[in-house]
Formats: sequence, C-alpha cells, structure tokens
Amino acid sequence: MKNFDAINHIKGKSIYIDDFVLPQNALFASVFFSPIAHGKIISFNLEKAKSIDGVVAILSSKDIPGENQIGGIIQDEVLLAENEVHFIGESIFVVVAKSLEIARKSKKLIEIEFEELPAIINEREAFAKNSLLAPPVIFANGNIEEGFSESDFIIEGSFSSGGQEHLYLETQGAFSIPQEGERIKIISSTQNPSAVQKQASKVLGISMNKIEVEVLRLGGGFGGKEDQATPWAVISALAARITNSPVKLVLSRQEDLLVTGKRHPYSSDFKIGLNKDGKILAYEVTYFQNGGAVADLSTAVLERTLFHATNSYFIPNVKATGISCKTNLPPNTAFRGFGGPQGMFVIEFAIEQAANKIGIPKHEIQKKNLLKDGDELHYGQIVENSNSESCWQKAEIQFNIENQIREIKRFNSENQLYKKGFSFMPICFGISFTSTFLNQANSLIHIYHDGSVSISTAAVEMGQGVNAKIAIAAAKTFSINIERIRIETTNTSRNANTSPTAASSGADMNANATILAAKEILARLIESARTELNANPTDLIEIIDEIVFVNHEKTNLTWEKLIWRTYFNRINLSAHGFYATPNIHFDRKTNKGKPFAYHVYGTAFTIAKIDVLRGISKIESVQIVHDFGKSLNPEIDLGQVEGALVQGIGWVTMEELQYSENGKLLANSLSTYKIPDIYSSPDKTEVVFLDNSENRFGPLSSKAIGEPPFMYGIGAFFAIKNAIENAKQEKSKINSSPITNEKILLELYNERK
Ligand code: MTE
Ligand code: LUZ
Ligand code: MOS
Repeated sequence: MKNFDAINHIKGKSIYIDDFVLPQNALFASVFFSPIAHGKIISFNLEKAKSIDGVVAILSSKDIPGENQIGGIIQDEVLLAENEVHFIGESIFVVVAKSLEIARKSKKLIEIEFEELPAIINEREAFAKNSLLAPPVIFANGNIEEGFSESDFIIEGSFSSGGQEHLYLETQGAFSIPQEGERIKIISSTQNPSAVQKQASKVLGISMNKIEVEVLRLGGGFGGKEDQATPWAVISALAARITNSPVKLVLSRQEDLLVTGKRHPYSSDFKIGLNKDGKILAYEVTYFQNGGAVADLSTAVLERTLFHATNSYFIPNVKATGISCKTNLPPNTAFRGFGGPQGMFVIEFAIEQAANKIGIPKHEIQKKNLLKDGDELHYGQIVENSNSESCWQKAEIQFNIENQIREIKRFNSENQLYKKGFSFMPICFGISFTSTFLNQANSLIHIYHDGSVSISTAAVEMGQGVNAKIAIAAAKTFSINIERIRIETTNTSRNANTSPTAASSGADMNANATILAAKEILARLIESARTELNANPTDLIEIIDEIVFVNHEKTNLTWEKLIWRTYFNRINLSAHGFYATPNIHFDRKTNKGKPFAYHVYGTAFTIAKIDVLRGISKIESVQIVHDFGKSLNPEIDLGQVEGALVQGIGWVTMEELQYSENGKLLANSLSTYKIPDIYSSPDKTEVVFLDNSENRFGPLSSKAIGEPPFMYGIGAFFAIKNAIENAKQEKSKINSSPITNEKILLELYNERK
C-alpha cells in the first residue's frame, strides 16, 4: 500500500489547477504587482493597457462588490491595494484577457506613479522603530531571576535563522466558474478550502452557501497554501463574477517566488543558566520574528515558537518573549513546523554555547535535561508518555553511537583535508492546532448499494498521503478491502466549516472523524446482518474480511450481499462523522493550559564531513529513532520523515533568501536559490521506529508525522559547525543559519562577513 497518487504522479497523469480542461469562454487573469516595497499610489492610467485587443477587463479595488479585506487572524490585509503599497508583490490590478499572453502584454502598459516611502526589511530595525504586527507575547514559568541566581554558569548570546521558500512544485493558482444565479465554483490549490470560501464570500458580498470550493489535490503545500492560496482564489472568483466567465489565475514560478511569503526569518537573544552538573535551571529568550507587511499567520506562528522554546528539555524557569515585527516584505507565513523549528534552533544553539563554555560535550547537557513524565512544560501542560529519553537511548544503542564518535575522532586525527563532526538532535513537537477551535474535522461516508464506499473529508491531499491513511482507517474499521474505497475531492459543499489541512493533524483528525462515521454505519450493518441471519440479540456479529461471522462462525453473508440487503430494507448507508480533539484548552490571558493532544518525539544523530580546502559540506549520515506511534502506513510515514529531513537540511545549510536594500528578493529563481537535491541529501539515512509507542488520540493509535521530522534537519547545522571546530581546533563564532559552503570557507579562514 502506497500513496494512491504514486503511479499517476510518475506517469504525469495527475491533474493540477493548470491541467483542467477549460470551457471555451474561459479567460485568463494576470496580476499587476507593486514594484516598490513601500509607497503611496499618486496616479495611474489603464487606458493603454485596456486598448490591447483581447483584454476584457482590468480590475482594481474599486471593482470589489463586498469588502476588500482578507486578513485571517488580524484584519490588516487587502485583496487589492487602495492608496498605499507595503511590499514588492502586493496586488494592485488584475488584467483579465482572452489569453495569458495578452494579459501579460497588457500589464506592461499599465502606467502608475508612486511616492516612495522608507522601507523596513529587517526585524530588528522594525522593532527599533516600533513597527509591530501585534503586541509582544510572553510565556513564562518558575522564577527566572531565582533560576539565574542558582546557576553556576550563565551564557548569553544571539542567534538568527533564515527564511525559506516553500517551492511546492505546483505554483499558486485557482480557477473560478460562475454558476446559475449568484453562485460560483472555485477550484483552488489550497490547504484551506473553508478560508477561500469565507474570504470569497466577504469580497463578493454573498453568503458562504453560494460558494463552492473544490480541491482535487495540491502539488505540494508545506504550509505555503494554508493562508496564501486564498488571494489568488478570491481574485479569480472576483474576475469570474465581474466578467461572468470562467477565469483561471496561475502564478508563474518567478511571480510565485517574488510575491508570496515564506518561512519567517528570526533573530533572537538568549540567556541560559546551568548548574555544575549540567542541569539547565533558567532560560530567557526573546524572538524577533520578521513577519512581513501584514499579519497573515505570523502571530500563530510566533506562538508555536514560544511553545517549542525548550524543545525536548525540561527547564524549570523560563521566560520566552515573542515579538512579531512588521517589515516591508511579502507577508511571511506557515511553513512545515510553523515557528517550532525557529524556537527549537535557539535552545539548541544556547546549549551548544553553554557546553563550549563549561567544556563538556553538548550531548551530555542535552541528555541530562530530556523531558520526563510529570514535568510541567512552561505553558502548563504536564508531560505524559514522554518518549524523549527512550528515543535517545534507543538511538545510542541501536546506532552504536559511542563507536561512531570514536571513529570520527580517529578520522579527524588521521586526515587534514577533510574533517568530520556530529550532532544529536532530539525533537518534541506538540500535536493540535494551538488555536483550540481549529481542532475539529468531519467526514461524510456513503456506501453505494454495490458495496463500494465513498468518503469525503476536510483533508486536502498534498502529497503527504492523507487520502491513503483515511482509506486505511475506514478499511480497517469496516474490515473490507481497501480497493472498495474511494476518497473524494475536498469540497466545501460536502464538508463544511473545515480547518486547514495543517498542523500535522490532517490525517489524525479526518481519519478519526471517518472512523466515527464508519462505526455508525457499521452498527447498522451489524443489526441488519442479525436480522438477515435470524441471529439472537445476544449473538456476537462481526464483519471480518468482508464476511459476516456469528459467534466467531463464518456465514455465507458477504459484504456485497449485506450492503444490498441493508439498502433493500431501507436502512441508511450513509453517515456523517464529527471529531473534535478532546480535553484540550489554552488560556491566552495566562498562556497556560493543555494545548496539545500529545507530543511527538525522536532523536537524530547526524554526521557531517567538510572539505577543509574548499569549505564544502556533506551530510554523511542521519540516523533517526522516531516515535511513530503505531504507524497507519510505514511506507508513507518513512517518506514523510525522509522528505522533511531533507527539507530541514536545506533550510539550515543552503537555502538563503537575500533581499535587496529596497526589499526585493534577489534569490528569485532556481539559479539563485539553492534547494537540496538528491546529491545534497545524506549519503545514508536510517530511520528506526520506536517500539511500543501507543497513542490514544491518534487514529488506530498512530501519531501525526507531517512536520516533526523537519526539525531533525537542524542537526545538520550543528554537525557541520562541529566539523569546522574540529578543523580549526577552536570554537566557531558562527551564530546564524544557514551554514552555507561560503560561510564555512570564510569561517575556516577567519574571513567572517
Ligand atoms: N508532504 C508532502 N509531500 N507535501 C506537502 O505539502 N506538507 C507538510 C506535511 N507533509 C506536505 C507534506 C505539512 S506543512 C503538513 S502540516 C502536513 O504534511 C499536513 O498533512 P497532515 O496533517 O495530513 O500530516
Ligand atoms: N496552523 C495553525 C498551524 O493555524 N495553527 C497551528 O498551531 C499550526 N501548527 C502547525 C502548522 N500549522
Ligand atoms: Mo503545515 S506548516 O501545518 O501546513
């Protein structure tokens, strides 16, 4: 059993937004973006642009029938700029034409005059100018002053981590088709169909029930389509409404790179206190997040940074402050890990700095402070079923790490041109949306009277295999062959009020809702079988592998016969399941509660090798013990670990987002932005399943997998840094990620930038 889409992906047969066969009267939209990062619109003239043959309309904010407001959390984001622009790539006009070529040609003739205003690019500068997206947020426990006064060692420092482009293979896009009356259908490449529906309803000024959002699949999302698929879908709907024609809007790769938000760059200050035994007593940290020009999901991302400030460690006294800074960059957004990686990176760096100062290996401090059951996290949640230590210990034994470390030392003593380094990277990631209300999902099951099954849920397939997981959960619940099950598209007319497929909880919550719906139908089927077989009320009736059993005895009533008889007897073969994650809550006044259903744990051991002459790094091996719970599908889950790991390694070793002084992304093509490929992935990746892991919150005891393994990639940064230190025989001053080859070379030869 693999990802359902695997074969068609390989054959090139899977359909994405740009592949839908268009009706004959379809039009094409192209957006005119702000070329400056900050300024006032003084005047514009669209006449020349309109005069081109084949241009049907050029829309501006004045053409919006409803509200021009699409901010999800904070109402600070317009669909089309009115009088001011705040980042390069802000949408101003929409050209709608008979072909994309015509629309693009027309766009070049738009005349517009700005009065440029100063632009802020950097988060520290924004903070200094009090340019914030929201007030600072503090998560704290214990008593930080006492913690530091009891400490034998106190280490202070700063650390910054860079942004990251999602680089989903399918760029942002949507296609809208006007229907009868006011109704409109939007086919979107979004992780969040209900958000598209809601924002389109606001912008068009019609109720949500007149808008149908349909999602077949995404060519990748990685968080980049949690919030930022919405504007394109809404623009295409607006254009479709105004021209009364189907309208397609798909961004080119370069447009997508330039105008969409990315992982948030962070810059942070920390202070960590430890006692002589290496116990961490106090940790104070302030995160400056580069949020971009509007809030988007930044405040939620920042909150997850605060939740994951202490990674997999218990620290009794913590004060973590998060500051979401408003800059003139495209709004940064959700990206796998959702602020968690940025938070965890700083504590890992702080521990490394402490180890250097105290003169003991970093991993001794890490190991000594791992979470145990009963520990209270700084946000009030009590640790239960911690697998923090068991993953670490299993890694030590299974991978024979002591030997490997000895081998690395031997290698380094015998080689001058190459040096090796290693790191441990434990992870602890909370599963649940941190906004409690989002933790709900629903599933609609129909069994057709031929015995085939149709399932619609809120989950969006974006390559992560959620469809296969939902089908597995249903097949196991009914005890039928998975071939009988079809997972339908995600559609707001079938599943309402859905949360985005995000926070790694898409499979968890939608499979749980599916199991509930399936159990409801199953209960009816069991009674139907009882009637059919004239069994007694006390007889045990079961369906096992598509056959009905009575008191453990096989009968000749098959699934297909049973379904037909149930239908014939006018019993409902459909059900709607609703799942809300139980017992979670979080109080935003005190910043305490139990926000997460559970945590996912694991440990990665990474070995890096650097070429001392050229500064080139290579990740030799990453060996991971990961806590999968009882995996619904080991192949898909392994794929998720490997993919996330390489994405994480890319973030910390080579992906570098550089902006010009005036806020233009310089790395705006794949020739200037380097992402990991097969050559830069580890020579060896070994993933071991932690055994005996249970999870009563996951479907069939599984655990969420989508985001947590991303954080293993952080280990690559520290392994490379360790290799540099082994080469130089002194501690490295590098305190920013990514650790590119260029940076390694300069550091080796003390030519710091
Ligand atoms: N895997 C693939 N192939 N493509 C993706 O876009 N997104 C990741 C992860 N794995 C993604 C992926 C992110 S950011 C999340 S939150 C989860 O998948 C979402 O899916 P899930 O909740 O079903 O795990
Ligand atoms: N999205 C969100 C997320 O809205 N809330 C979250 O907590 C979250 N976590 C991870 C990824 N996306
Ligand atoms: Mo994932 S960042 O929650 O879409």
